[in-house]
Amino acid sequence: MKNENLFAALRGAFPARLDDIAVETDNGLCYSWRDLDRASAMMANLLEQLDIPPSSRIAVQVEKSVEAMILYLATLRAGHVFLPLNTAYQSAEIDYFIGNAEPAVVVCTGRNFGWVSTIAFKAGTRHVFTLNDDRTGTLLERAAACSDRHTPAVRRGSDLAAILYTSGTTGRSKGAMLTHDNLHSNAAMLKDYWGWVPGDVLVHALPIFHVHGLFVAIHGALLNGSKMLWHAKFDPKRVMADLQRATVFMGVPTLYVRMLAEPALNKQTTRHMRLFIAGSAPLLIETFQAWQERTGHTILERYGMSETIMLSSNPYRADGRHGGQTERRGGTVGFPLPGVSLRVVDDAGKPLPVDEIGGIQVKGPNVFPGYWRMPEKTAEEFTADGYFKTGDVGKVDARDYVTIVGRSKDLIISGGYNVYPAEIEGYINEMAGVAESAVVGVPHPDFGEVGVAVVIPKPGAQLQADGIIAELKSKLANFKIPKQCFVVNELPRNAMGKVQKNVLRDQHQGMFAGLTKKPS
Ligand code: MCA
Ligand code: AMP
Repeated sequence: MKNENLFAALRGAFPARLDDIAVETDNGLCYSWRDLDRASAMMANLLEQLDIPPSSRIAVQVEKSVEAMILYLATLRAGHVFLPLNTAYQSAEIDYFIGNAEPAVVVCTGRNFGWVSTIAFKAGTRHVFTLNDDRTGTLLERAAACSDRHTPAVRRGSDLAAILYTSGTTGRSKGAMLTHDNLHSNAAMLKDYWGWVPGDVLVHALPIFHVHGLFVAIHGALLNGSKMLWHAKFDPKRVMADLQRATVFMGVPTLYVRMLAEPALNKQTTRHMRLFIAGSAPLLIETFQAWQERTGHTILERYGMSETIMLSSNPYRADGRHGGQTERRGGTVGFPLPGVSLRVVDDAGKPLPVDEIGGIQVKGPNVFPGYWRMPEKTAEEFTADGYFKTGDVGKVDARDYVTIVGRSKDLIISGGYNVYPAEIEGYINEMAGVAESAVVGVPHPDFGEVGVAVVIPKPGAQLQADGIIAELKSKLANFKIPKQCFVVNELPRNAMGKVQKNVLRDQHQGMFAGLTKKPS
């Protein structure tokens, strides 16, 4: 049987000169291609020694480091399923993910070992390792004793490679299952579509627990045998310094907004660059235009989801359709990618003509097979003819450009992270003295959108907005905390008694307008 393990494809793309530098970090470390190969072999051998079932889930909540990326490669190499978790998640969130996914192995930072291991052992996980961002921890100690040679486990393309938790349209987080084929086919197609060339160098400044930083960026560089300039955290000044020796950059819109606030951003400091790519959240047309004016580069915006990886993209070069009259158009997310079938439908599921607004549905080799252990939810999100309902609302114009105009799912995208109002409302509603709450997203100059909470007290209860925020901070990942909270007597409702979130959004939408962009 041909080995369709994604790792085999990534390893096959390593350059012949294995001692060349593959990754250079912002704290002065260099990793060769040989280092990536040997270290991933050692970790894969460690996983094999643990005597865990094939295709076990390996849950990982660690700070960004090259070793964390190597752990991802080792998980693929050993034929297991990688389950990355946002470092901001706190105990209630981690408890849910570990309980739901039942990982055979959990890897966390040494600082969190106490509480994470308590949760993991309770859920039946037998192996908990630590991995810190300074190359210490029990994972590396144990792997150091393992052989640096390893033959990749044989996997079918339809076998699972990763699970990414996302809340999808409603309710509790669901694990989007992604196969080796989903990831490999999307990465291979993007290598071509975005015109990767020998000698490209990628500045990697995104977190590696979501699709954008983990798959789109890392697979892009590895499949092209390209060097990565690795930033543990996004710092606009340090990233801009590296742009002068790089060719490709990928970021969420907040990263572009923050770089625009730097006076040093200009045509000269970006002259070495070939391509700037944006996605994960809407890129404002003013950001797109300001970037063009300041740097002379036109940002290429693309659209994706955890369930589908990349779906559509503006063209890298005029791609021949419409007589070659194709350009990167701000405010659009470009064309459905090769192999992706994208349609816009009305509420009854009937496909709509050009320029009409409706729900976006997609089909293709990139689309996930379903949610982990949730067959009913999976069935709800697919149509009878196999299209996945994205929950995004948009249109396709006569030239095939896709524009996203909104979302039917109640979701806030803040600095590229997803925040589900229903989850935050659930936590607020459990607090003493709270009768009801509503969380809405409003525009924000730095994060694009942020949450605002409106809370109704029970009769006679005295609630303080600060107290509500403080209690949320003790329980939830920091990026989910509403940036403002109001205690009021009633919520706007329609004739059916349903809370009118659009009215709340209108009331509060100018709230952050006066803020300047975050100073660096
Ligand atoms: C940090 N804070 C935030 C966010 N990030 N608040 C709202 N939204 C955020 N995204 C708050 C913290 O709670 C904290 O507040 C304060 O900002 C400082 O935290 P810090 O961690 O220092 O922030 P930062 O380093 O400035 O981070 C901002 C960031 C980061 C660099 C924009 O959020 C980021 O890396 N975002 C990228 C997300 C991403 O990769 N998304 C891709 C998803 P306090 O002090 O009050 O606690 S993949 C995806 O969507 C799909 C599939 C796709 O298409 O790509
Ligand atoms: P996630 O659940 O993290 O995979 O986020 C996926 C969602 O991010 C999509 O359903 C869209 O709502 C949003 N998204 C991704 N890229 C873009 C983009 N370029 N413009 C607007 N929204 C985007």
